[in-house]
Amino acid sequence: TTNNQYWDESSEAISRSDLEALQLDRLKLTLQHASLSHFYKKKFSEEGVDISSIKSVRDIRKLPFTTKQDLRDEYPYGFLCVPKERLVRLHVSSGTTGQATAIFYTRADLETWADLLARCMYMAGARPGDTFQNLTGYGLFTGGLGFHYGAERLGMLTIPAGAGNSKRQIQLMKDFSTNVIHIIPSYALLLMPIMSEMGIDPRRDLKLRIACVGAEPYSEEVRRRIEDFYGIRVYNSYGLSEMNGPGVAFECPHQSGMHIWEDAYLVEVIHPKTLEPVPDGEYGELVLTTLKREGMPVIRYRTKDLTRIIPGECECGRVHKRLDRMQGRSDDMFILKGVNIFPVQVEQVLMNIPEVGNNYVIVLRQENNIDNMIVRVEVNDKIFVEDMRQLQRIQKKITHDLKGELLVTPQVELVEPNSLPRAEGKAVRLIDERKF
Ligand code: ADP
Ligand code: K
Ligand code: ZN
Repeated sequence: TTNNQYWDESSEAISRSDLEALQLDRLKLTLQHASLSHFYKKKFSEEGVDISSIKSVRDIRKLPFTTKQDLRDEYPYGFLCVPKERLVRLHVSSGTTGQATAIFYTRADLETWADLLARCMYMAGARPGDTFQNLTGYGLFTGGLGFHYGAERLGMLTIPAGAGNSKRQIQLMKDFSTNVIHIIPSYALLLMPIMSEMGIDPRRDLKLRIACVGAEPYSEEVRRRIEDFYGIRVYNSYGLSEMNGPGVAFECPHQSGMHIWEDAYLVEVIHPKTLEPVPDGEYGELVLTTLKREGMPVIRYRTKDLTRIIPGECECGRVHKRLDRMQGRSDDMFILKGVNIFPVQVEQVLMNIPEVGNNYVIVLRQENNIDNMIVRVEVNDKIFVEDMRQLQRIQKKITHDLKGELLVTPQVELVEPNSLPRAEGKAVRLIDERKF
């Protein structure tokens, strides 16, 4: 490339009109291709969809949605559009609830995916010659191999550290001067006290520059905590198995929303009840269509992730639209005393309080027919846990701040640092013990 800012200049520095022309071409191809699958062949004929009537990108609204349930019902091969012999990779989305879904990749799909991830990391400032350490689980989870091949494609020395084994992670960072990491936010928080225990000050002893952080919702406050502790810049990273995995949307150096790669994914935001599009700037459910997927294209996939398109242009000059931080999945939202709450709203309040440590869990419980929210919070390791007066003051402050934000009064329980259970992968932030 001639311009040092771009990994893929022709895709990143494209004009809006060229991008839309490209999208239409790719959408038409995708639809022709998708019609070969068992699922879309049936779906298009049942709903009387005539793909030749798609004359503009906006016409996508004439097409039916695809849901997670469709992917489950068609498990394992119902979405395939190529002979099985052409597949070279399988990932399975665990799905926190219910049956798994299978995602297949051809060689071309893996190339596309690795290239998108290289593009993301290059945009954030990663360069050939850097050392990249991947601190997420490998295996069926797409975050492991997805970032791994993206980092190698970019030209970084890639360390497939995997999840857990914290002391060894830190040792690797030190020994090989790791510059770029991929880590889920809850693990980035849990690693902090372990570093301190080992006498490592990341700003002094490590060479970290960039963290790609995603795979689960987190708040702006958590971003700040990670940036401050490690002395790095945190770039929000979004993706889902149904759309390959990570590499769907990523932040640029302006850290003001995630550019969604519109040459590879067609983006819509809809009202989750009426299913009508919402205007840019308004929150709704993200709906995505693959534009460059060969093995199994997915059309108008309802992600259940709630976000909005940030209106206006980004200072970096890329025309690819920006998604705001995910509020969570519509499934994560809970209703307490008539109020709709996302776990990340609780997190945002907690992480703004300096005495609060790095782990918490929300428990919903029914007592005497009344729903209660118990917020169990670790205090930070500088708090002396025998000092009852101080603990009471902290507890009162947390209760007050949560009530101010959520309009319901939680029951706040303070616990010692590092005492709450930790998940191997994505954190479990909500335990709902209520009977329905
Ligand atoms: P699973 O469905 O088994 O959790 P995935 O890896 O496909 O497996 O999960 C993708 C989901 O993870 C997304 O739909 C979204 O809910 C969540 N996610 C991914 N990245 C982010 C992010 N940066 N912020 C918030 N949520 C995210
Ligand atoms: K998923
Ligand atoms: Zn930008």
